[in-house]
Amino acid sequence: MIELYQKEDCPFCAKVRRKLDDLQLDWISRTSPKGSPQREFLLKIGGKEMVPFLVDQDHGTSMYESDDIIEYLEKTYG
Ligand SMILES: N[C@@H](CCC(=O)N[C@@H](CS)C(=O)NCC(=O)O)C(=O)O
Repeated sequence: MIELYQKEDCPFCAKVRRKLDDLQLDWISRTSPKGSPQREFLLKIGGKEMVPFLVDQDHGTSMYESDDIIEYLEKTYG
């Protein structure tokens, strides 16, 4: 399962959402506005308070950086 820690108003997150939709992947949105419990969890698992952050449990992969995420999705699922 793919999880995306993200915010609706984040342009970097929007790029990643577009790629997930283009590839017709099922994914879960972990909406993580500042100050939210989800944001605390993101810091714990990723080490930074930055979105987007992708977790791909099926491949044991997680990463920040929208361009890296898009490249990963294309390579893995494209
Ligand atoms: N280079 C990063 C930039 C990501 C970025 O700047 N995200 C902003 C939101 S648009 C962020 O996480 N800001 C800190 C915060 O919201 O706490 C990428 O392309 O993913």
